[in-house]
Amino acid sequence: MGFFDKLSSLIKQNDSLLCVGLDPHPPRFPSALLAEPDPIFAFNKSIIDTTSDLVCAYKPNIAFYEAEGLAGLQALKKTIDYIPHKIPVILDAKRGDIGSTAQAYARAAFEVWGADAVTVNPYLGHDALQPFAEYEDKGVFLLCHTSNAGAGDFQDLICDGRPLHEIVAQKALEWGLALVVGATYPEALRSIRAIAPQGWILVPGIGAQGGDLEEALAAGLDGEGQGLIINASRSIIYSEHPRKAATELRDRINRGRQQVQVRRERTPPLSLKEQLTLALYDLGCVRFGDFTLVSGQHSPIYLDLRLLVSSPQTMRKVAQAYAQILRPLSFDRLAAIPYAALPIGTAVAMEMDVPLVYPRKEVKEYGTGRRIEGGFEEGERVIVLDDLITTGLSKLRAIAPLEEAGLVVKDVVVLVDREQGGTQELAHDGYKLHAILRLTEMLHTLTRRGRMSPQQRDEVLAFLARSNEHE
Ligand code: NUP
Repeated sequence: MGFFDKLSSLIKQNDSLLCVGLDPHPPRFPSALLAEPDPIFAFNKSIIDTTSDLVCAYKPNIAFYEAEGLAGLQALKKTIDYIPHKIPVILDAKRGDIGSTAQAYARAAFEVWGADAVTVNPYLGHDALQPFAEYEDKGVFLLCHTSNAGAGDFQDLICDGRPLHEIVAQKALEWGLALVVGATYPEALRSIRAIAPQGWILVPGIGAQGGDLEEALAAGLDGEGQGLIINASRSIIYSEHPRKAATELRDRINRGRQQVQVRRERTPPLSLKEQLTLALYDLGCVRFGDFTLVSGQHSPIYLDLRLLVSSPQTMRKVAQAYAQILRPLSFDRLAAIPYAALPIGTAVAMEMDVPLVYPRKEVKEYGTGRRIEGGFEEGERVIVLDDLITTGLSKLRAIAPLEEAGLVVKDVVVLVDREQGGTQELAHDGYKLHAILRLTEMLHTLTRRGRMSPQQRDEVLAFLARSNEHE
């Protein structure tokens, strides 16, 4: 049976998401144990004997065994051999190296030590992880956001508009790896769970490191109320009564799972706007960083709706949302502004079965020399579609040739209003703006649903307020 089958079956049998970390440190052993011929093994054996019906896995961290030299390594082997076969063993080794060395690490973890799963480090990239993944019946847990204080030094750096740990989570999903996320960072756990809705996440940081169990469960449990392996090492193995401590923690985890399920059942389903916002975010259309807009302004947020073409599913939802706004309006054709709105306009035209025209971005010097593509009659009413509006100036520029050609424009429909003066600018010239999503609404949805932190939201809100003051 492979690692994940073993894990699922023991979770059911022991009704437990608790993983006990076997991190032996002889100075903390009861003095009676030190007289044993093999104190490390004796220590582990007593933990295993008293907790094996309470756990879903054991996690020895290899550092503690290496630190005791050969005797430690022998105790590691003996410990893993002693753990009942039905209990999966996660060797915490945080490996990562060039391919040939990674192969040796993988062989050591799985064939020499006999672990069912191992933790690995993402820094060296895919080829360093592949040798582990090749053991198909083993589990591979990729460090994504660790529990320590300095985790953010690298793991929160913004790359391509997203924190690095989110990119690691995305890659783990593509490569079929499980994840490690510390309980001490519930917001990171929440956004990582959103990226990998069904993956397994090993969660250290409960107990000695002070992570909040209930928050971690609320942030990280999957839709089935599972998907987390909650590790505790020191708080169990060095407690006066390890069995009692393990029972209490297992039961507290289960109570927390129940509460999360009850709360989730009470939460209203996502509205169409919320669904769209989250879909855009998950597609990478919403980026945080420092961006220069067409107007020359610096913005802490950038919306790249051109990416919509990468997700037909989201594009269909978007087209349906435009259609909802368009249906009550009267018009003969749609007019899409190049480039971003061309694919969107096409999707909307097909969704509603209505014709489309578009003003050219550059006028052709040859052939027809047309400024507007697509058939139309003078005097027809068109509704202008674009992906996004900031100040509204580019809409006015695009409307001019339509009107010069004899088309009548009264309405403009966009997917996102950045709320930086667009409505007013258009109204000033007699056009009405209809927006499917407003940026502030999106920010609140993204915060509520754990995709951005309240601080990030406030930073963008402050930017919007500043930018409107200058209007
Ligand atoms: O982010 C991590 N944090 C962490 O504590 C990743 C880990 N693998 N660990 C390990 O989990 C750590 O090295 C130790 O083996 C265990 C946590 O132990 P404790 O704080 O519950 O005693």
